[in-house]
Amino acid sequence: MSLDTLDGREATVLPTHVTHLVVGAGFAGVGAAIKLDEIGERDYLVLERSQDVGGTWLDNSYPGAACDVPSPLYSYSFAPNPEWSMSFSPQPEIQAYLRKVAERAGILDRFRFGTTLEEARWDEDAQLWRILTSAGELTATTIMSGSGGLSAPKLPDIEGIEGFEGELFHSSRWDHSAELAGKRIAVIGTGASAIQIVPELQQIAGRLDVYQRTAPWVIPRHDRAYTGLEKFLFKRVPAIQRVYRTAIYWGRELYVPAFTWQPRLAAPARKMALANIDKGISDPELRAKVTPDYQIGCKRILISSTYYPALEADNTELVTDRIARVTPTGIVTADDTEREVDVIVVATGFHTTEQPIAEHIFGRGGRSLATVWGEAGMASYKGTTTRGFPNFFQIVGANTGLGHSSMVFIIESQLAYVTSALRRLRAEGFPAVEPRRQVQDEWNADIQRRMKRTVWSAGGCASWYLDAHGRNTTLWPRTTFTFRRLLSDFDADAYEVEART
Ligand code: N01
Repeated sequence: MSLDTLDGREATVLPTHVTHLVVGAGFAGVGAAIKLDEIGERDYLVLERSQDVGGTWLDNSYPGAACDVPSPLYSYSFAPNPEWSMSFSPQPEIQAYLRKVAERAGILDRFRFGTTLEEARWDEDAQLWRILTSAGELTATTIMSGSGGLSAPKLPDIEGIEGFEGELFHSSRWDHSAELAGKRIAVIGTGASAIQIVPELQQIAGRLDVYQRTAPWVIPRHDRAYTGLEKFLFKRVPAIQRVYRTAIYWGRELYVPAFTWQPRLAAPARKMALANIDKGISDPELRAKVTPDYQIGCKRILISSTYYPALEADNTELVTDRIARVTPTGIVTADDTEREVDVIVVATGFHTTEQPIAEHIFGRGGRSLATVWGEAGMASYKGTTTRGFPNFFQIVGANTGLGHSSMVFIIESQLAYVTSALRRLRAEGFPAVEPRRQVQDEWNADIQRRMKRTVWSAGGCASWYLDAHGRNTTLWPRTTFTFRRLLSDFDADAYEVEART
């Protein structure tokens, strides 16, 4: 690592210029670095504000954190992992996997940890990006952003919350020093994070209050440890793990029609979720409280076999009255009941339709991505390139999220597109490229047309998929293999190209 010691402090040393600047060291950033190496583009740097690789799988270290996509599919296709211990990987294993992949690829010397991108400005005259980081300045010909769609915690806007005198933290910023055993704990939210946290806290809390605003649909989690024989075979006969991966992949693709054009196809999932309630909860009143009143799939379908039993445990209360305010010692609901607590866990999700990186990227004419998206909503071409932001490639950009399958598949599809673009740009001396206005507009119009009939738009719920205008700018509405096909090759015709001066 290029670390110098200055006045007793360690300082990250940056070059004055790199050809490619990668932002973020999660699945997208690590994958980008590996692919850049593969195509011989070795003049790159990866900036990461944390101290290790992992991205969301470093941030989300709350008790019970695990992936809800099965492990054979939730890994890079080029780096299978025969050592997964469970069919759904726990968070520490995923983070360790990413580190191992990066170590094996020999790329970590180009990562600058603890370094935040503060601002990137397109210089029209020099046709390159001028970048300000927490460790100094540099320029770059291209930026590949893998900063994540679920990375900025969203805190609830509840009266008095800043005045709470106990412990309070967000699910993705878990305070591991907080003493929780025997404490009175409140969890606000019942999304994917909360339903993993609640069963863990229930086992140690003196009392646990779970504040539900909208009931989620939850199907059983058929998790299990891989047997020694399976792990042996995964290692010795990698084709077997590929068969698992393929079966899981296609099984999940079958859900796409149920989400998009035929909600009736979701009936089996609904039945499974209702049976999960019946199995996990015996009290009819509690069953009624946790039964959603909107179409399954409208919000992300959650998976857990332990959440409902935890809600019915003696030390747990599911609170469905609206939160009115937080006092220094507890939470007051609309019926004026105060429940005193020692700890509040806010599992209230992330900023999704306004990606945090957008405020830091300034394209042509000095306009920030946040300004451009603020006017029209998040919109890019193929979720990867954006009009007005030359040579800016975003991995996991607008309309690339999934409700049913592995984001790693999407990330690899985007990386294939970007590396195909870079090969082309290299051949032409890295000119400035950006998508044509009409092409980008048509791409997004097609997505929004398809969105109208989806369960996410018409399923009768509000979700983090939708922006302030009710547009779904986060999810991909078609099959993932269609996404891969559409991004298989750089379509130079869709771009305006400006030769370097
Ligand atoms: O966040 P969420 P998350 N007062 O936005 C509630 C991925 N993920 O961190 O539904 C009271 O889903 C809100 O209520 P409502 C996955 O993609 C994956 O749980 O808006 N409540 C909701 O219940 C997931 O979708 C994994 O009415 C408030 C909850 O907080 C995404 O991350 C694990 C409130 C927020 O749920 C986000 O999941 C974890 C308020 N003011 C996460 N504001 C796995 O792979 C919000 N809420 C397993």
